[in-house]
Amino acid sequence: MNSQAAALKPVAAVSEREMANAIRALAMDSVQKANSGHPGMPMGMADVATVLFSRFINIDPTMPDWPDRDRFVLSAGHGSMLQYALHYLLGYEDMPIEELQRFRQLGSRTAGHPEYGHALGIETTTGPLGQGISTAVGMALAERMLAARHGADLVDHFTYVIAGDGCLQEGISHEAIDLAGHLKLSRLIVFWDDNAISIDGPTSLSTSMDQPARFKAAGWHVQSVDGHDTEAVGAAIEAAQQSHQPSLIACRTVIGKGAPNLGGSEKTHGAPLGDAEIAATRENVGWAYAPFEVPDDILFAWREIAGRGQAARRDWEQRLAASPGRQAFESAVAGRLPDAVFEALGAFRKEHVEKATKVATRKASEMALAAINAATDLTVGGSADLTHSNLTITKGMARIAPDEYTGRYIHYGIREHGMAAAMNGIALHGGFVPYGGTFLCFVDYARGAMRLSALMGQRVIYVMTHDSIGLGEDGPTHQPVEHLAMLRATPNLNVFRPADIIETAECWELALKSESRPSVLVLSRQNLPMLRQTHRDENRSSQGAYILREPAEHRAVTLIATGSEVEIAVAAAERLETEHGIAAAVVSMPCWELFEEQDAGTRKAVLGSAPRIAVEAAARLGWDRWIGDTGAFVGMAGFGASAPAPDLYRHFDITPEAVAAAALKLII
Ligand SMILES: Cc1ncc(C[n+]2csc(CCOP(=O)(O)OP(=O)(O)O)c2C)c(N)n1
Ligand SMILES: [Mg+2]
Repeated sequence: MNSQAAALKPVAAVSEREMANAIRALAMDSVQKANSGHPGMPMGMADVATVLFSRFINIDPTMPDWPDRDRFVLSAGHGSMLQYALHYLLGYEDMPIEELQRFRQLGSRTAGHPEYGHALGIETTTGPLGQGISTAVGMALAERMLAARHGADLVDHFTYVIAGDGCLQEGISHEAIDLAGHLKLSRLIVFWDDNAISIDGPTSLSTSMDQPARFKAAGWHVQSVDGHDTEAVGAAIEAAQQSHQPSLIACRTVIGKGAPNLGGSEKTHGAPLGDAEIAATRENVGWAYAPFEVPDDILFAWREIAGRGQAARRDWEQRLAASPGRQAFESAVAGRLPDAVFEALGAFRKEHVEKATKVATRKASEMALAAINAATDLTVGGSADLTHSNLTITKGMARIAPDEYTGRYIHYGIREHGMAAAMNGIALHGGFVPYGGTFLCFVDYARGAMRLSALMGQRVIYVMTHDSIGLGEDGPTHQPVEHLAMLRATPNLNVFRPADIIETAECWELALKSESRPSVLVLSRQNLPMLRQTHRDENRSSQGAYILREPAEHRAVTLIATGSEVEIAVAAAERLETEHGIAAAVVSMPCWELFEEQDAGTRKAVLGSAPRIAVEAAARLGWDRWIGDTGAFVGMAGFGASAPAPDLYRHFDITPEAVAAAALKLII
């Protein structure tokens, strides 16, 4: 705790109203100083947050990552000053008053929106509306699953969310609410900041939704309260904690509450109140203190709350120390995968080089997963209703069901975006390594949450099958073209497109070991031959690209390909050699990002100095990085079509003949 706290003494009984006014003042003063930010939401929800923190929440600022803490998610991330004010008031050591004074400035912990990893106690990044509530569903699910495995003595906490009108209007909220209601995630409690205002004005401009009815229909426990009536809010939280369903507490509030002229108006949403209105607000709520000044008695009242959480944490530590399951719990929470996983994958690779197993890479992924899932129970699988296409379930994986959380397979339903956000929440919560599948084309639907996996550096593994025109008859609506470019453009995301069963196992290994980066496994529907000559212990995919075929003579051309097109490149190289006497090397490049991280010498040794041709059944965008000014590209120039896959490859001219012709044109 902040050293200042020890010196604080209670002067007189402090009311929750005064504690809430401290939030209001810090929010309006910080926004004013930054000349940017959102005072309305923190001022409107100050009373609700005060009741939640002063009476209920169990967190310990001196140990912010204590595993059994309650989780708090500010889904309405624009109200970040609510979170920062709370952290200062509670005494997080990395949130002194100076951080509030540096709100929204370069290098401060007080970024425009709460950023996971920037300050202690921020459980997830929010700001893109709807993400927080949907991530929280994953946290609440992980809590139930971890409790089912390790018992209520070690895992028994709530996930509290503050969501605004915007969060509930976003489509992702529908997916998340439906999933949470179905799974009866009773430890999830959402406060809706029901202020009927968003940026453009009253929400009646764009919605007539009966939100309580919507939540009820999805299986939630629903209450509506006056969000400024602290007793009503407290009673509602108590009732929500008792419910066997997830809970919505609709809190009717006034945006910018306390501001005498602007309160209730969209003008308080995202702009400083201005000096005159701030002075009037101070007068109105009876806050006679200077900017950034919180009197000792009020600060003391806030810091006492932290003492309650600290005591709860100490009790929990004693239970953990006495628990026979301690070691298992600690290694699960640390996300430590046993060596057996990687030994199994090594043996798997050896076996399938010897057998020259020819399968689709989605099938290879299923086979690798069987080995992985048998060696650890940390992995938790799922699919957005494409389990038997994505091949994400393996033998013995029981399903997660309402009130039945011992399993490890999640039927996410047809909710790609909700699935991705829930996986973020599961990974952030800790205790599991989530993976989930859909068709590659539908990463578009999951994109908002996938971007946050990357921004937050979470080990979430996306199993994206049906990765090109190679899926055939379903046609262009299902055939990804531009998706690889979009994924590769995303920072801190590894995009793996393995060429055969061996690379698939290697890429799974790399994804599991990427503890601070999400991975996308891009997998084929169609069968692909095993391309390795011999087994090596080394994981060749780990450097991102490697020479699969080196001609005996000096290279005249280098063919670079990924996934299903590596087979085509190999056939083209053979054709060039036998029919034209041209020495062609083939580079398999399952992961651009890892190759980019190699030193220049390694990259040069792989790519060579001969002209290069890239082969990928996708958009060209980005490939010029690897083929240079003198290179050529064989791939897709537009959308695909509906036909059997071999016909499509011929139709779009992605064939050994086309690659060989491009090579001849380049070098002769
Ligand atoms: C996905 C997404 N779309 C748009 C925005 C921009 N935006 C930020 S806050 C906001 C309005 C939110 O309204 P509400 O949740 O009611 O917040 P309040 O005005 O009550 O604070 C919008 C459109 C965003 N942050 N995220
Ligand atoms: Mg609103």
